[in-house]
Amino acid sequence: MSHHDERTFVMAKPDAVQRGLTGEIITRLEERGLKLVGAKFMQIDQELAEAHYGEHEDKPFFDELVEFITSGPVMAMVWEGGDATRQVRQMMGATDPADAAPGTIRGDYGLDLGQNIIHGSDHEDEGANEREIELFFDEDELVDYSRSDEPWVY
Ligand code: RTP
Ligand code: MG
Repeated sequence: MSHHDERTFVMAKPDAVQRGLTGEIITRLEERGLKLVGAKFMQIDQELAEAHYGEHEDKPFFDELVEFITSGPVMAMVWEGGDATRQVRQMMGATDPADAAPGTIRGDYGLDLGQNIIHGSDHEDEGANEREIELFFDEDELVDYSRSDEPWVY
């Protein structure tokens, strides 16, 4: 899917909020031309964390992952644009900040595999973006609008 209205789920993780990087993450995605269509500053509870990271429930790091993502507030967001899911993943960089290229969000700010600043829906997992958006947002919490700088951005 590469329509201009593709939506993806993004989250500034607890470490990003604690370190004051929420705005930086939003700025980078905005400047890239992606359009913010939903945002929620929230604390994730155990149940939502386990559902969100359900694909990892059998992994040895699952409990640690759930503990971290519930450890403090996050900024949950929905961003829209052409090929948005893959574009955000590109901007995030590799999962382990040690492997993430400079210029990517994790490459510039991530500390380690656990504290890697940002989540974005996996573009290689068909429908992950829509599933995650639905998990965090009601449809009426997403805003349909045009940016004034269209057609230069999405
Ligand atoms: P995310 O879901 O958070 O956006 O990260 P990702 O797609 O790049 O990586 P994923 O494989 O989905 O892993 C989810 C999170 O689990 C932690 N992790 N720890 N100890 C480990 O081997 C390990 N592997 C992954 C990372 O914090 C990763 O973001
Ligand atoms: Mg993932």
